[in-house]
Amino acid sequence: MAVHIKGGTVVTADKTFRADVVSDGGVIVAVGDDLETPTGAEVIDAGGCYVMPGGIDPHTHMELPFMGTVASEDFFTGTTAGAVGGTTMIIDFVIPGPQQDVMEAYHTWRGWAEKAATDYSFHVAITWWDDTVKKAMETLTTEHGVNSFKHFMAYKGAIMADDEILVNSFSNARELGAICTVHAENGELVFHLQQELIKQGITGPEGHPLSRPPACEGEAADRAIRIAQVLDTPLYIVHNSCEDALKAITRARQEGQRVYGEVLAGHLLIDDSVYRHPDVDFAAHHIMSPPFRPKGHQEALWRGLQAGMLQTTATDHCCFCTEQKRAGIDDFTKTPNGTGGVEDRMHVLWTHGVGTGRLTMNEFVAITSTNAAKIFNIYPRKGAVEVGSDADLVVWDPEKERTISKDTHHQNIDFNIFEGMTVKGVNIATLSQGNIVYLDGDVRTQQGAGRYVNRPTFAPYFGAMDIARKNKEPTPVER
Ligand code: URQ
Ligand code: ZN
Ligand code: ZN
Repeated sequence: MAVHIKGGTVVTADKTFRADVVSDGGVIVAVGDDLETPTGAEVIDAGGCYVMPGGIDPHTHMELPFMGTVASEDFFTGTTAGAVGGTTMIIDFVIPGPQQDVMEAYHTWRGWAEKAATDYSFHVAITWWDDTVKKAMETLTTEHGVNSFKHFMAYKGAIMADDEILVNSFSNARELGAICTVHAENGELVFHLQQELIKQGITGPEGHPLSRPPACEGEAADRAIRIAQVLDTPLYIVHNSCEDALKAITRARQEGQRVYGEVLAGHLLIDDSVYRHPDVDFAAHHIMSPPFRPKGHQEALWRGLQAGMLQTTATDHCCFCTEQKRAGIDDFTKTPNGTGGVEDRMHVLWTHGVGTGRLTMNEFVAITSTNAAKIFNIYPRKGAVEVGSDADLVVWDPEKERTISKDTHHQNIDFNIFEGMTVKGVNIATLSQGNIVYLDGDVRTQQGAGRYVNRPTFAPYFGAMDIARKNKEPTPVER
C-alpha cells in the first residue's frame, strides 16, 4: 500500500529540505513539495517533523550462542525493538565455531534470521583457517552477497583469530573485493590478566575492566591496521571504546589508509563506574567487551565522530538476562559478555549528539545510517531518501520526549543500560519496505517480513602488486 508522508522536512546525510515523500511497492516513488496523495494511500502528517533514512545498526548479535548460553533477543523481537526505535536494518554476524564448516554456519544463521521483522544482512566471522575456509569466503562473496568478514582478536580458546588467520583472511578478502572487520583486543593479554586477577581473588564484575585495559585494545587495533596496511586491505574496526584505538585509526586515516571506525552508543555515554556499583547484578549487566571505560574516553569518542575519524554508530546488541549473567557470579570471566541497545541507539545519539550541538542533523543521519550503507556497499538502496531507494524511513519529532526503561522497552532483556535516561527527539513513525511498522506507540511488525540484503563486493581492490603484475611491469619488490 502507498504511504504519503506529508508536510515534513527531509534530512539526509548531505542536506535538509522541505518535501513530501511518497512510497509504493516498498520503494520511494516521489520526493517533492506538496505531492498528490495516491488513491488509497495511508497519510502520515509530518508537520514539524523530520523525515530521515531508517537507521542501520551494523553490529548486532540476535540469539547468539555464546559463553554457554544463547542471547535472549531473537531476530524477530530484536528487529521489532529496533523498528520501534527507528532502526530499519541490522547487520548481524555468522560466527562459526572453531573448525565448524563456514557454509554450514552461514545457513544455520540464515535459518534463524527468517523470523526477522525488518531487513538484515550478515558479516561472516573467520574463526579458523584452511582451504575450505578460503573457498567458503569466495562462495559467500560470489553467491551469497557477503562483502565483509569479521575477526575476533579476543576470546582466546573460543573464536579468537591469531595473526596467521588475520593474514590469510585479510589477503583473501582483498582478492575477493571484501572488507575485513575486527574486534580489536589482544586476546592473549586479556587471558593472562584474567588469570592473574582470579588468582588475586578478584572475581567480581570489577575485575572485568581490569582484565582488558585500553592498551589491550589500542595494541590490537594498531596491529590489525598494520596488517591491513601491508596487505592493502580495507579495514573496519568495530566498537572502538577508547582513545587508544581512536588514535590508531586517526594516524592511519591521516596517512591515507582505508580504515573505518565504529562506536557504540553505550561507549559514548557510559563509564567504568558501573563495574563498581554496589548491586552486583547491575554491574554484571554491563559486562561487555571492550568494557565501558574511565571518564574521558567518552568525550574523546565524541570528538572522533565529530572529526570524521569514526564513521558509524552501532549497539553490539547482545542480550543476556539477569539469570544468564549470574553464570559469572563467582568468576567474572564466566559472565556472558554483552548488553542491549538496539531500541535506544537513535534516541540517545540524537539527544546527546544533535541536542547538545556535537552533531548536526545531517551528521546524525550519516553516522546512524548512510555511512554504514556506503561502507558496506548498499547505498543508495539503503541510507538515502531518494526515488528508487528502499522505503526504510523514520518520521522524527524533535520535541517528543520519552524516558528509557526496561519496564517499557521492547527489547527481550530484563535490564537497560540507559535506564532512566530521558531522551528528546524520537521517531513517531517507522517505515520498513514502505510498510508502517511503528506509529505513535502502535507496533505493527510482522514476523518474517524482513529480507536478507545482498551486499555486493567492491571492485577488485588492486594494490600496487596487482597493477604491476597486470601491466607485466616488474613488481615493486623485484625492482
Ligand atoms: O564481542 C562481541 O562483539 C560479541 C561477542 C558481543 N559481546 C560483547 O561483549 N561485545
Ligand atoms: Zn566484539
Ligand atoms: Zn559484537
